[in-house]
Amino acid sequence: MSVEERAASERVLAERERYVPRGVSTPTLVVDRADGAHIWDVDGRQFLDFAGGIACQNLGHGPETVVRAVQEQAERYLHQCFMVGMYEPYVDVCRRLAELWPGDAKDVKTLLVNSGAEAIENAVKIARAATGRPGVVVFDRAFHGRTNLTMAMTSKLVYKDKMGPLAPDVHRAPAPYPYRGVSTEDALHGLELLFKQDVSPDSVACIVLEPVQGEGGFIPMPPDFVHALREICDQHGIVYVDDEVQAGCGRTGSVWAIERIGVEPDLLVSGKTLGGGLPLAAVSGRAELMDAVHPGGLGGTFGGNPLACAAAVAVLDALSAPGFSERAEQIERLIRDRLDEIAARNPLVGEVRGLGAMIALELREKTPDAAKATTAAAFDKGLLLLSCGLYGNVIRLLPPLTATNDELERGLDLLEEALGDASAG
Ligand code: PLZ
Repeated sequence: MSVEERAASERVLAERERYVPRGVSTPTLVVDRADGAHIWDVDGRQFLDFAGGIACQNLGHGPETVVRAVQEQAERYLHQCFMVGMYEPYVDVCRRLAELWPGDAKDVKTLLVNSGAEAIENAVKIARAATGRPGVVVFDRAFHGRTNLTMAMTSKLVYKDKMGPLAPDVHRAPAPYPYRGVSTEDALHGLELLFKQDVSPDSVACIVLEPVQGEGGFIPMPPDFVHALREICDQHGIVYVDDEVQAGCGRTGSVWAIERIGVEPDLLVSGKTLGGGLPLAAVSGRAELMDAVHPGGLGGTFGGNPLACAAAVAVLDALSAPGFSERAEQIERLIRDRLDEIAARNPLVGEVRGLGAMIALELREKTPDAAKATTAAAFDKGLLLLSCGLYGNVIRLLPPLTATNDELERGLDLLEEALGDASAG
């Protein structure tokens, strides 16, 4: 497309250069509007969206029930601050999250905040208050956020380089990565060493794990690893924090990814799709843990904003509606079959992996070059795709779970063409 044809985008890009710091990395896409699985840019180009604003649109753009709930709420009031004037939508979200709790716990309470990182920080605060211990154990390739504590918990240099000092008492252990030769046994051995070399398990408040590592490369945690961690937590009185910010909210078919593994966490952190496009994240857990923090120790001005809560009620209703997980399973099969075919034909591809409809292709080379070339070629063809992984060599697919088979097949065709262009170039 020529510069003239991209005039409206170019104007915003120039203003962006002038007024927004380079630290926020941005694409060249300038959005005008979005609907379902599609986005239109300000120059009228249409894109199929397999990025979903990084996993925030599991229900697609502008789901009717969510938009209507937000509009109705907007007519009543926009903000109260839950610590000043309570409102029912906040409590409704917490009740629904208790009903959707993945396990046997009867009394589940929830704290609502603004972002995934803030929710992770609060999960650590709660775990520390409950155990009286400082330590936090996280894993290789983890992503938990960009605030001071969560940047220490996140495992990629780009998110923290030159921005320390980092928060203390954060310890990293290996996580399984079968494709690159790290087994469950290797990872558990690494944790054993951590407990011998660096921190006593008696000083650890919590371990925090993504059931499917997201930014780290769409790596599903093997069930035997998750079960073993659960046992280690039980043995040492450590709080198991399940970070479902990216893998949760229906992405893997069930509402929570950990349901597919059959482990009950102590705290579950959700976000992204939870607010249906509005900023909302949550920490849920058994009442006795959640109540470990004294009154006044948790909160925030905007946490659980009424508009975001109204949206979340509609989102949680849609995710738990009959048929949602069956459709996600169909989508999983459609995508997986097609990616397996692509992998068999294209030597760039090393592995197809994922859990449910959270699926990715890892390219063989441990450099970002081919993945970047693929996402760029896809963009030119009208498909929005994101890469991920410590080496930037994983192409992840996050289509809406409301997409039609035609939309999914069209996106997969474009992905295959883009990969072809990348291997040719
Ligand atoms: N936990 C598992 O995936 C956010 C962030 C991308 P926030 N992931 C995408 C980027 O470059 O910042 C994420 C996640 C997991 C926590 C978070 C943090 O959620 O809402 O971005 O703070």
